[in-house]
Amino acid sequence: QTQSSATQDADLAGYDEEQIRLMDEVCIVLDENDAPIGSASKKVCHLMENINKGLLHRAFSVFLFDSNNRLLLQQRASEKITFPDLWTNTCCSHPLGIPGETGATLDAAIMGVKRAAQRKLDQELGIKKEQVPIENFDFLTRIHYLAPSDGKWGEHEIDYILFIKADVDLNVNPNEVRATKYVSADELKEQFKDPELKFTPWFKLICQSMLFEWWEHLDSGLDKYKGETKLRRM
Ligand code: DMA
Ligand code: MN
Repeated sequence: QTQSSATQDADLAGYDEEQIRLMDEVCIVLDENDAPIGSASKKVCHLMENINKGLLHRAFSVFLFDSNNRLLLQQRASEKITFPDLWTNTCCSHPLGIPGETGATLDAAIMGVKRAAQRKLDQELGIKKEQVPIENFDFLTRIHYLAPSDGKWGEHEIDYILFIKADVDLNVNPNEVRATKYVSADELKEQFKDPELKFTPWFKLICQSMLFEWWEHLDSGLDKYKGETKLRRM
């Protein structure tokens, strides 16, 4: 057993075994301008004591719309170590420090997060990559944000926003996802008024800023929003 192994770690005692194992994934550590400056485990990247010292990593958020322009939402599993049970966008995770998912230039980074998105859409939701081809993802922009989860754990990320339109078959992994539902823009606005429904902080930030405007333009001129090079700080 190596010392760095998350499975032997007091910080992680009591959590789900599979989610503990995933804390050994290698995330891409960034400077404030999204330049990769190293790597660190998913565990190290999500401890607030490190985030409070400035540790920042790369992430992505997928928004998947069906052919009726309904957005697929997921409720995170109770097993998740960060933000359990909260409702959020289709799929979120991190590109890893592995060939194909890292990238120093913006173009390489975008390709990396698209590959990571395919990997996690399958792992979380059972969506096969043939139903979400790389070339069908649109990169919109990057969001830099910080959000505590429970005091010990949190997020501090540069989050690449990806849209994709696809009618997909779901085979949900219950260790990752508790429930799913498709919503129209009006239905989502109604759900925000329901105090019973709790949403992740990054999803709320994206909803409060650009989501509904992008959503309106899904079929008519999303082009002017795609590929933004300026980082949005939130
Ligand atoms: C991390 O998502 C990424 C964002 C944008 C919050 P996550 O906690 O769902 O990652 P993972 O599925 O890899 O645990
Ligand atoms: Mn993260």
